Amino acid sequence: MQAMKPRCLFQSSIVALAIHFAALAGPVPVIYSTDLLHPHDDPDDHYDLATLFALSEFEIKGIVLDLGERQAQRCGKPALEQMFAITGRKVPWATGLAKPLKTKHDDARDQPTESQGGVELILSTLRHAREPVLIFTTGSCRDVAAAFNREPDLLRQKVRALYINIGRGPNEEQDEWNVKLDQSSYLRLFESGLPLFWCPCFGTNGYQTLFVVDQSKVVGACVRPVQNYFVYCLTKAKSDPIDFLRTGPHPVPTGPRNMWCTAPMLHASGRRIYERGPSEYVALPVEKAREAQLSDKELNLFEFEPIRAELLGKPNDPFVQHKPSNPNARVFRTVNPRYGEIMANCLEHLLANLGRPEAEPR
Ligand SMILES: [Ca+2]
Repeated sequence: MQAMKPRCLFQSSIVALAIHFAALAGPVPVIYSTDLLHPHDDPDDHYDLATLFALSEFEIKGIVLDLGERQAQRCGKPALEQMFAITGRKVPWATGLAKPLKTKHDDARDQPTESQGGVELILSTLRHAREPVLIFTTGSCRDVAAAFNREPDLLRQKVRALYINIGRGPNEEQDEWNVKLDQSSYLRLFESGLPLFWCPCFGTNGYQTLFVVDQSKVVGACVRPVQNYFVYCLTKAKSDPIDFLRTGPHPVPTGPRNMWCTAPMLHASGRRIYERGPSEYVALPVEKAREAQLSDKELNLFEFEPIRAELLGKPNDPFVQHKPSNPNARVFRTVNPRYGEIMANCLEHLLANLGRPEAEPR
């Protein structure tokens, strides 16, 4: 197979972004796809799952546990059950396709029946949704691309935004973990015509979502059951996941942890970032920030630039940047040199509120 890369042409109009923000008022129905496993490949997925549940604007319609072949051995179910117990919510979930798509147009109907749950969950959720749904992927794009290949019109009609945390930024030719998981599905989404919010994991000139947190700060600020959720993951525990939430205290995990999906998830939720005090940053809904008289303390850390993304047929073709009048996607870009430090502090405050009574916010 030819290793095609998406070609990105830039566009300066902000009209599309204005429409996006207007469409995101109120609760945000979301389908979440994650390559979360227990024992984990990378525990950043556990931090992202906690972030998803900490953002109360999200009406979580379904969760796809990506990479069916790995889920069969190391299912991420314990983390889901723990999060349901901590928040008192319950969300439909299913494991995803077992193998990579063979081509960009593969609908994966020939894959094992037991790995069809993810695609079916996406399609049934969209079919029954009264308003368009946001899709957010943090691993491969496999189940979303297969769903698109089966019912492209349904996705065009019912997907309000598709955030993919994957790849390297424009003009970057090296491989990236999530792309390698399923390259065909990644490329497929660039030509789908869906409202794509591309969040490159790595890249130059600000085109990367990566930042680093100090686990002891983030986990240390959480309530005990949430701390235990992280300890259970990081120690690859084998005991009952729900009983474990009530144990401890355990030593708080330490050391750095690479994170990628937090800023895109805040954007998808409609939250903005504010400076609440000296070196203290919080991500809040606009109306909550207004109530707290923080509106004039908003910080701009990143933006989504409109681009024209096209696939090139040759493996090593460079990306080409232009400014056409018809963007079909947007790409994440940091615009503040303090992005990493401020995001880490926001995540700490956000997860500190997870599982804590609403009347006692941090
Ligand atoms: Ca992941």
